[in-house]
Amino acid sequence: MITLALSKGRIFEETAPLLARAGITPAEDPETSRRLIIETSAPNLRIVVVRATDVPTYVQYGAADLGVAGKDVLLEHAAQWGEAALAQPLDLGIARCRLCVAVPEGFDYANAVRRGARLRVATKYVASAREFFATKGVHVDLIKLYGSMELAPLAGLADAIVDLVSTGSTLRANRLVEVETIAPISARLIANAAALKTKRTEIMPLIDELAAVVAA
Ligand code: PRT
Ligand code: MG
Repeated sequence: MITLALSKGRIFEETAPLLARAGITPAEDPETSRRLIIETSAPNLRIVVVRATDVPTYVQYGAADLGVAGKDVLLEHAAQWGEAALAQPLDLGIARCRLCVAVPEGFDYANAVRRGARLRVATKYVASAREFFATKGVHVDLIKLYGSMELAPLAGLADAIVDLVSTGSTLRANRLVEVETIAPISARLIANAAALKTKRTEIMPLIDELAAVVAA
């Protein structure tokens, strides 16, 4: 039996069509079902439904053999546990967006950075933000938030945010502008390193199938 960890929302919605093209259909839709373990049309594959930020944890500890997680989530996980904690066999090319720095319209970011003033930055992505600004040599005070980053500059909590942007409409609606792109983001298929060895004959055909679907 292979266990695949997915989160509800974007990740499930965009992974399901890839599974479908590999001939696999989940028995239930996690958006409407309360069940957290979902069987699939493949007798040896089940899905566990977890929070997006918990996917790497399930896979790292082997509670799931495989998982789908955004590169944003994986960068934060790797900062804590190291790159080797998870095998990343495949870029699925789904749930695409970018990790950015954004500031209120009219805020002179270039000047603030040039002056060497400490910038107050609110974000859920503390590790990625810390590394980005350290590389630039910009001094920052990082303020950890768990959501609605866009509110922080408007409410006077921070000068800038580090957040994901896809269409840009959330930034525009809150009169924020993107001033730096930190990294392009897409979702990755991740694997438990031990399971890749012990369950190789079960797992590799699925990875190969998904790789072919993504390449097509
Ligand atoms: O929402 P919840 O707290 O349950 O969990 P989550 O936010 O971790 O999960 P979810 O499902 O929202 O996101 C899962 C993954 O989707 C993320 O880890 C990213 O890798 C990926 N992804 C792709 C995105 C976006 N695009 C995205 N646009 N995740 C979030 N957003 C948010 C962004 O934070 C911002 O608030 O959408 C807003 C911006 O969207 P635009 O289109 O207005 O620019
Ligand atoms: Mg979300």
